[in-house]
Amino acid sequence: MRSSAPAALALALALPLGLTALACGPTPAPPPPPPPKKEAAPTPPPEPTEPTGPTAEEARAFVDQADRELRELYVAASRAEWEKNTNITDETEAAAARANEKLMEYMGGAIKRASELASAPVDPDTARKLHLLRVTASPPPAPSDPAKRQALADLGAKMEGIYGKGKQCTGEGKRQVCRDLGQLSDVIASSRSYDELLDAWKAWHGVARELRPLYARFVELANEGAREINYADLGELWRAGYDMTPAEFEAESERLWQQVRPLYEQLHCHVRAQLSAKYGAAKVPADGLIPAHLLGNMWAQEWGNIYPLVVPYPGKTSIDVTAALKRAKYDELRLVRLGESFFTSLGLDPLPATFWERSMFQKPKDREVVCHASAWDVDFNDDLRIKMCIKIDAEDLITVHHELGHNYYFHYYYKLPVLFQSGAHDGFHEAIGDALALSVTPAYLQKIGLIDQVPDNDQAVINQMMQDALDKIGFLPFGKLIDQWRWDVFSGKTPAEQYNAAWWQLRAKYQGVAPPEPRTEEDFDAGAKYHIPANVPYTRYFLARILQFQFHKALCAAAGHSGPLHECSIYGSKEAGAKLQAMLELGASKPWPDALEALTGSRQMDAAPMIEYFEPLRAWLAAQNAPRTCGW
Ligand code: X8Z
Ligand code: ZN
Repeated sequence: MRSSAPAALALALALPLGLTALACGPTPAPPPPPPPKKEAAPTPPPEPTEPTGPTAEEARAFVDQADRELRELYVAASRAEWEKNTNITDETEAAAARANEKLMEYMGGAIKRASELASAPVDPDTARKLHLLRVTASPPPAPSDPAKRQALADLGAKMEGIYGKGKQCTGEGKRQVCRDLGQLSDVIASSRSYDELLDAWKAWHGVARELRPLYARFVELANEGAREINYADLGELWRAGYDMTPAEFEAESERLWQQVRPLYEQLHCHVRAQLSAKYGAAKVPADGLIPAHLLGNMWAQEWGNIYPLVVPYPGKTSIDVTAALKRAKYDELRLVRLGESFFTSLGLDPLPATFWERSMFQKPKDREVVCHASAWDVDFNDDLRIKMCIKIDAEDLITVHHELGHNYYFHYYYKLPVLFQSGAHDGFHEAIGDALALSVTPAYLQKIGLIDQVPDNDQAVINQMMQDALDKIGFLPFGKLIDQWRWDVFSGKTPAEQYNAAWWQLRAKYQGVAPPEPRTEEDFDAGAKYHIPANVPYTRYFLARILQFQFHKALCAAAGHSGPLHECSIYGSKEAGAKLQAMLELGASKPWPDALEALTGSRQMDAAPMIEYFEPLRAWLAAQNAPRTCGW
């Protein structure tokens, strides 16, 4: 797989994924420290004594060989992951585990060798490849003990399989009724009955209980692997992938969170007030935490589905994209074609014919699959695919753009050495399609015939912005806290006996949400979110949510847009497409600040464009919330 991190293992494996081609999966990290300084002054001729450190030739030969060998292993693992993800059976799980195990074994040796060669006086490309190898997080580092390595690979495959097959079943025999995540999510998205919502929420969270002991063992083994390559724990390895020290990265993500936190608190305050009015203050206290099952999403991560409950100006125009898609009789294929047409409008290439032949767009009826959307380059040679159980609605319209963003990244870097076949950092990979989807504006929807009129009065604009904010701003603390939880789990700060308590502490602290009923340490509520059993790092999505507005602003400037940022659509702009393509083609060959600078002119991640985009709504929220007590 290639790009986004896909499956759990895959994810984990991510190399296959990450490394390459799985887009939802784990992505390898990028840039390396600068190569050892060259001496400025001429050095005296070397003494003809025994050799000292490794030579540049040795290092170059090693990275060339590693690149060739890794390509083979990645392709093998990625093929096995694709098979498993699109047909979960004991056999496909075992085959994926074996392929990942081989890759892990190879990586263990390669990372150690890369460390030994780190002091060689090499050229910048070789130095970067050595660095990238050493910060590879997918597959997770495995212990050198073969039995433990095998156990780690097995656990990865198994956990993702359990999640993918997860269902709540009631009744016996012929009368048994089962509901999968898609069905339970539909209830959470559309029901307005407190008890019905609670029932669906509990049903899915119950599925995760069985994952808890597996995950605890997974953590032990992956940490052991991380220690063998000189990291304190797996979390430190994850934080090492951002061209700065792990401690600097932690501070950086906190800095970004503090930039957007006031906006989130305003949104939370208004949404809580509306939910309190709807469900009653006994259920939603006006100054407390929001029960996590009332926000329209199984994980309370994106809140767009409760827009009708919080609409700023009821009766004024609201664009219902889901209804428009259904009216126009979109099917899965046409939805993906629509996504592709956005990319090609920018002058980017059409997707290859094999994409249409090999992708999975629909949930098959005859077998179990991992429905969580992912994008792939299975063979690392432009073998692009997506795997989704597409629903015809506004959410999946965005997800299709998201996945295609991964595919286009793959497409524009697949000719690079395998070690450079990643995003500038993993947040870049996650931000591309979302950045383009920000151009799916009312004016764009009108242009493609999905809606008749573009609302142009201030109230309709605030309505539209609320719809967007529920997903974009509502997501931010969730995007941050998942890895906050995992960093603490991997470091041992949160022992296995406190998994659930620590999870809900962070959910309260960052999101201001609470479990709808008391939970215990029998539960494993973190495990009810795909990326935990699939071991896909999550900070990437937090970064992406912020970066996508930075990208959007830069692409809008390239497209010659003037006026407020929320009105910009880059649809059809070849200038914007050329700028985007130039960044995609870099892959991970340069430290991410170089890639960011090439597109935006800035070397820093910055939430200012996101805040600018939502300024009209921020002002509206501040006025609404003036008489309220916000916070929790
Ligand atoms: O996992 C995904 C993508 C695949 S990389 C569908 N996303 C996160 C999630 O679903 O939790 C996209 C948004 C956040
Ligand atoms: Zn993604």
